[in-house]
Amino acid sequence: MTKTEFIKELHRIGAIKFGSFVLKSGITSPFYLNLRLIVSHPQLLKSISSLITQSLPLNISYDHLVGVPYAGIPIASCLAVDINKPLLIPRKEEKAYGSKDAIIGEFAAGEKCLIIEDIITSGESILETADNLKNHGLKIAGAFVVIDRRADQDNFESRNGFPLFALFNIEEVVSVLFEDSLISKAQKEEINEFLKSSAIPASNEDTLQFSNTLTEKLSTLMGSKQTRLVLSLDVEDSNTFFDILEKTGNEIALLKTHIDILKDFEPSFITRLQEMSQKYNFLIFEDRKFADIGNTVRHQYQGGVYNISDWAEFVTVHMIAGEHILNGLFDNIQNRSSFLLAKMSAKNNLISENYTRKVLEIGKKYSSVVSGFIGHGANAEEIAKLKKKIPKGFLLLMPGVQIDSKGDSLGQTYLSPESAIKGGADAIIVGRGITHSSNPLEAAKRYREASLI
Ligand code: S5P
Repeated sequence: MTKTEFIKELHRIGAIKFGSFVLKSGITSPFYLNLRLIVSHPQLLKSISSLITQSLPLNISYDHLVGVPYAGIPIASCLAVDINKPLLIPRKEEKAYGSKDAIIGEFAAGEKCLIIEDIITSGESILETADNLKNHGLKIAGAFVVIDRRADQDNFESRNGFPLFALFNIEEVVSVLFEDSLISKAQKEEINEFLKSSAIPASNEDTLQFSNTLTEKLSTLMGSKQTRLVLSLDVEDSNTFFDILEKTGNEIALLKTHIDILKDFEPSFITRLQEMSQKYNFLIFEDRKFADIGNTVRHQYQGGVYNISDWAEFVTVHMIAGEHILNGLFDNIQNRSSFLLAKMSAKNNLISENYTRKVLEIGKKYSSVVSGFIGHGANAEEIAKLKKKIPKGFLLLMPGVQIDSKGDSLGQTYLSPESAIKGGADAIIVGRGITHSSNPLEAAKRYREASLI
């Protein structure tokens, strides 16, 4: 099988797809790669091994092939048989890391490895495997991948200390499929444009099932608008409210309100708010923090002066009264979602580890009406610890974020946007850092930029 035939086969079995795919990052990618599918096609596995054999660099020597778990393992196994080289398999399980049996196979310190992987996206899994091997006294001769789809394909060796080889890069894949009319000119251009503008990878590990369609909508919006900033517009009069919103609307993905703070609320406020959300393309999040029995919160949410469920895509919910609060809020309405308070930024708050764990469990159970969690931590490490526990497909929004302050006199505590994002927050919620700034637009830009690192 030639390289061209092989690419077409990958397309035929659905290992390369074109369309619209939402990545974990929220960005929509026009293509999708899933080479794991080849394990169901032994003929293709054979071809991949023979194509790699023909392309193996002759100027490097190595004692072992190493398959990156999981997708690299079948490829490396076939290759090991074909070229008669011993195989090593690092375990993926975290607990084995660093221990003696963390690598399956016989080896001695100082021996050299060629790492085999299906797709390189950010390079993270190859580098992790390389570190693991080095920790066991092994040396890295190089890495070989089937498809290189990195946006930035330069300087791998100078950055990481070993060379990278690839059977194809994504541009070659696209041009083969285009020449065979398997994709249109418009699709080809869209992909090239995407590759130019994006450093975000598109492998199957990056596609994600979101908890519900509103979670997906928000996540996609953060990707397409390139902002992870939630503005908390806690001001008392509507003129100031709309004045700040006109200035900052382009910078945010989500607007958070405390509607009951407004002194001059009237129903026309909502009409104007909705117009602004259309004009500047943001979603609306009323931070009402419901906390009562199901029957009461239903009235508070779906009635009263504010009729919150009419206009806010998201609300916040305290789980202190237990899961039935979510039935009370959402059972009789559609297309509305919430964020559950998992950890608060207020000093000496009463939320315990156990409470947080239970909130996350309930959120997971009620995924159709829960988009994620509000969480805070004293530093990036604490946030990372929380983030690790958050079920896949849910978002972590972090309030208590400010660049120039550590807290206020009423118990609020702040962390920098960098720490929030570094810890894994999917979005930062910023109030006074923007609303109290003499130049809200500049402040919003600053937080937006910091939210994207
Ligand atoms: O733990 C929390 C949860 C929330 S939703 N800590 C918070 O500060 N918030 C909200 O985020 C709070 O109600 C306010 O609207 C915003 C933070 O505002 P800032 O002015 O302190 O940034």
